[in-house]
Amino acid sequence: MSTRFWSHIRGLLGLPVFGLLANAPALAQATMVIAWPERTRLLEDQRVDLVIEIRHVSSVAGFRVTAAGRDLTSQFRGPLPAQLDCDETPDVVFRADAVGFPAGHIRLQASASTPLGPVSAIQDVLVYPFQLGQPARNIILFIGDGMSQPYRDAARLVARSTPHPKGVPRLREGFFDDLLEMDQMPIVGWVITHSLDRVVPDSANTASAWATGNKIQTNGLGVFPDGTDCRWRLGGANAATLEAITDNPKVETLWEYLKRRFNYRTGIVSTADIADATPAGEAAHVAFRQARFEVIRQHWENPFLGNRPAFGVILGGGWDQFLPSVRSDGRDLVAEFRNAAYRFVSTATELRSVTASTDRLLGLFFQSANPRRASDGIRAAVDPNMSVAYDKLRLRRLGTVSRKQIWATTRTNLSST
Ligand SMILES: [Ca+2]
Repeated sequence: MSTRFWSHIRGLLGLPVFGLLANAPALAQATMVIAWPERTRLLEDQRVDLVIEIRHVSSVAGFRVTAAGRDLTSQFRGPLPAQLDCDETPDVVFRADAVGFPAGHIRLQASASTPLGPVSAIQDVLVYPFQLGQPARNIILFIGDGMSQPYRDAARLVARSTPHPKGVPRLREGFFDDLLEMDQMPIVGWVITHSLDRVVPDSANTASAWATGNKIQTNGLGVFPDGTDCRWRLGGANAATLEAITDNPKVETLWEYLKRRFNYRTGIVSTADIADATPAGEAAHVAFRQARFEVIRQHWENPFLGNRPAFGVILGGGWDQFLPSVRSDGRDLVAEFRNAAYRFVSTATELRSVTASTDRLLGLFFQSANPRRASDGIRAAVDPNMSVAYDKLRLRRLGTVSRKQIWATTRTNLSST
């Protein structure tokens, strides 16, 4: 019941009556929730945090959890005091981190007794078998960020059309003469990546959708929503609310899974800020995508890989997020990578000199002009993406020059080619 509602009742009825109503929270019933979405889907032994929230009580007895009849209770920590839903009632949480399950239909059953009566929760989870069979030597995933069908159509029309008969560089009546390479791949699939809470999602939960096999909430990277998210959603995402951004149930990504279970060597190459949502979704676990210092820390100290690095090779933009002068924890993450035998490169020339035997490589190719911390304390002030396609037109990204300058330079470059 909202505060506004009780204020309204007090206004209508006067203070003496409100004095009786003020005890209303004590009448709340205890409830138990397994903080996973309804349709959680896992691979066998894909690790995931089990967080069980019990609302409106501060003490619990007889807590028990089983999965397909197997007793998991000893894996849990708790009861841990918690402030769920940003209300004034006491709550508790039990959590077991990085739990895995055998393939099959797993029924989770949790129960406890509380001063307000017994509580229980049930959740059914499908766990799929996973075998590599003949292990693939290399698995390379190319991601055209935000590249839905209309962008492929545009690329085909531009790249696979012969020039207009009169030499005019424009769309030639909607026709193309050949298919793109990606049009000719033998198998094509679609992943439906809208989020738990929006039909039009953002890069964080869409990257997490195929990286973890699960739908994630808007802004979330490899975590499920939980009862503390109201703190940063209502109070702002910043250093003071970072704990509520990083306490969510984490679910393992495919790359963490392949590295942990099958000793794959993993790498990530991006033209974006390496802490941006799409690369971040491969091996970071935070409820708010802009917690970029934490994203990079988890790529370095990965929670599913025993605090070892998630990737042997990291190449991209976003140098600012690694700098001790920018990071709120003051850590020099480039130095920490180098101390762990990572070779560090920051120019094309240095990158070309890397030998094939190099298996630990950190390349950061773009730093902002004035690296500094954002006022929220959880990221750099600028997202230093690489200029990418702009380089080919001898341009810089929007934001470093005006839109007017870009169009003027584009006209000059096009007329000279
Ligand atoms: Ca949370």
